[in-house]
Amino acid sequence: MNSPTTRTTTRARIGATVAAAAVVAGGIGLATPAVANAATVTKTITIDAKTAGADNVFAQSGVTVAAGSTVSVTATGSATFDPNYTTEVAGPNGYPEITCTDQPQSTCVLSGSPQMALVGKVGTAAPVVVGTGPTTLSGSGPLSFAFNDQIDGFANNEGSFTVTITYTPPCTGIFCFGS
Ligand SMILES: [Ca+2]
Repeated sequence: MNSPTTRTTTRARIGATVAAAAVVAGGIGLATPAVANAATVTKTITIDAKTAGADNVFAQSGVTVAAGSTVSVTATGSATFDPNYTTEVAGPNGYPEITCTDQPQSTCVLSGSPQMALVGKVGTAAPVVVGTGPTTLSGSGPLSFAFNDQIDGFANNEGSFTVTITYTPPCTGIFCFGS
């Protein structure tokens, strides 16, 4: 093997540029100038209980988690997996007393966890319950979310969760001008 190449990148004094890029990319969150080099971004998305997780296809957040970094997720809102089954709705923690159980004709998004819970995953990793959070997720890859129901049973779902993601973008692409 050849000797590894050591490369040093200077990132000093680009904090203002990073913050400005973060505002554009996130769309919301940093309404005022951030402290230099504090490139944390807050992004809020809506997870529709009728679609997010149907056929086991998670809803993409638009946030990609870089290896070695983490994201913090909180959620609010209410939804139901079957308005004819119960008039009650669940928050992002789902119904603790109703465990999503695989059926012969349809498996759960996350079997063995509360029905109607907000679940999330990073890349191709196994999904986990996110709930109301704050929940810290790590890994590598796109961050995506789903409503926990049998994957063939989403048509009768109602409601949505508002999911807020706080993260520090990796220093690549538009976040690292001049680096
Ligand atoms: Ca359903």
